[in-house]
Amino acid sequence: MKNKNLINSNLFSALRANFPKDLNAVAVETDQGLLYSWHDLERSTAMLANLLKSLDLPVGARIAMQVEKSVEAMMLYLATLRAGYVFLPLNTAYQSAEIEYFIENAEPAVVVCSAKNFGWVSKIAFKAGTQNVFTLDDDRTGTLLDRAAHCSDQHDAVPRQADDLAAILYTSGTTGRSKGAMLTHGNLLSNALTLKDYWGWKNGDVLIHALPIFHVHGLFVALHGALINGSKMIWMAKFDPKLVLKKLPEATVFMGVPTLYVRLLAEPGLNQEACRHMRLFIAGSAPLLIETFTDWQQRTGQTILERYGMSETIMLTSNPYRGEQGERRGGTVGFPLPDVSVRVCGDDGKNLPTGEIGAIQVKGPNVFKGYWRMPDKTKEEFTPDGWFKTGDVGKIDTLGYITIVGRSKDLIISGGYNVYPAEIEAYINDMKGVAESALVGVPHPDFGEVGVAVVIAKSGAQVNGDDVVASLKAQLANFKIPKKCFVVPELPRNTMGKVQKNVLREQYKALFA
Ligand code: MCA
Ligand code: AMP
Repeated sequence: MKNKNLINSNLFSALRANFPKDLNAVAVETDQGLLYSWHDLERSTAMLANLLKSLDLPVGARIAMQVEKSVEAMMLYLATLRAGYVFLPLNTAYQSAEIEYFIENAEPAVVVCSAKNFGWVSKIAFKAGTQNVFTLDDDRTGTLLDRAAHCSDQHDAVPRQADDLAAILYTSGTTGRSKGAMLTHGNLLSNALTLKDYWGWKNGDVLIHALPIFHVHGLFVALHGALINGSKMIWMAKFDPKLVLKKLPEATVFMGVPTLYVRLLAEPGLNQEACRHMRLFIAGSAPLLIETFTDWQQRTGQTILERYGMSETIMLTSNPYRGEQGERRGGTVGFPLPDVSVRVCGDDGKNLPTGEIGAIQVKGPNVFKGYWRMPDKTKEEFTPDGWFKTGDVGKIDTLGYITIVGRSKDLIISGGYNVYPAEIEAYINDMKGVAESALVGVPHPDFGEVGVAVVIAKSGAQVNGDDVVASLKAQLANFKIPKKCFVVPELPRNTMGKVQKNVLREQYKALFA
């Protein structure tokens, strides 16, 4: 297989090998009007890689980053790969207790944060033994760049093997504690090469990059896609539907979570003319409603390609790009990608017949190495014959299309971000006067799904729903905050005494209709 030869190398080198011949061509154009050439990417990542090298870090050192999106932040990721270290991106919405957990758990050798957060982040980092804390802001300032400015702009990428770690992505857990998914150079490169071919990346493609760069979608799928094809990126610090609409005529590829499509559809200017140069619209990270899929088709004449992935597996399945492979079917996530095997199993662990609903499991070069320092958890999530249990529930039809029908894991996906109820419930249960709580996901027109908290007060105690929300806001990332909190006398339970979340979901399903 052609992919395999390239896998035994540093991912950065493989991306670099695909930069265009003309290194002076524009690689990135930002929403601030800044232009970065391929040569700029080459030089600046060398300088940053040399800075990391000068720190004399041990093999496998983690480089953690919690900063606003910028081209320099993206370069730090590439420099980390280039220098052979392990990148640890952190959502900018995380607050101190969340950051403390990640830093204590991952023990990064380097932490890069915004200047405004330096006080509290460095305190946490130094306490956890981190030796180097730098700042980086989205206006190209900060100690990281100050220091890198003195480093050489020549750097030979450190050789890496396919099995060497490239990144750790924290994904929340059903028990409420996040797990670090360890992704290797081989995982990331094999997936990037597969997608380059499967999605027909070609000369002249221009990607609108409007996603955050701390999760799989923006950091790997979008970024690697453009870099491994030598394609220019139109780089947006934040998603802004009006700006995307304005830039569509200059682009050919767009990637977004369903909320981005819903917000673009609300723009009156979205029509066939605006999309006339577009080759491909890709959606994923959360279920794309069939209404969004068909509305998009009607308004733009373009059919969204929906694909499915996870932090642990990068991309797993995709609707076809080329017509001869089949049509793009709304409501499905398409076929397993080449090299990736997907099966649907029953409770007994045996393969189910076509069309039957069961647990989705996956195998392939894209599947992660395991959870950081959690060997038991890793073992639990794989079957004895080596298949990774996704926690998603679905079926495969006679043509091979996969449909996700639900999740066995207690997870809410809100605007493309994952919220694990157990984590939020633990915070609520700790609040004064609270006896118990349950967080459920309900449909939402903008975010697809949002959390609603249902709380029981201790006997004689007074609990106010708005106060619960306000208290959570002070402690947790904003996307995890329930949009409503109800205080009720009791929770529905089954005969075993377990809270029936399906009953709560049904009860509150029309709250935001
Ligand atoms: C913001 N808010 C949210 C969310 N985002 N509430 C619920 N869910 C969200 N996702 C709330 C804030 O708390 C705030 O509430 C208000 O909305 C405005 O906040 P702001 O930051 O201005 O929001 P925004 O800029 O409009 O952001 C919405 C967004 C963003 C653009 C949809 O959430 C986003 O970029 N989502 C993409 C996530 C993503 O990249 N996922 C990929 C994961 P208040 O006003 O009350 O304070 S990778 C993945 O899943 C895999 C593996 C895959 O398959 O790709
Ligand atoms: P995470 O790894 O935490 O970013 O989220 C992975 C989860 O997102 C998967 O296990 C799915 O539940 C969900 N997901 C990703 N893409 C899709 C999609 N196209 N449709 C439905 N769910 C999706």
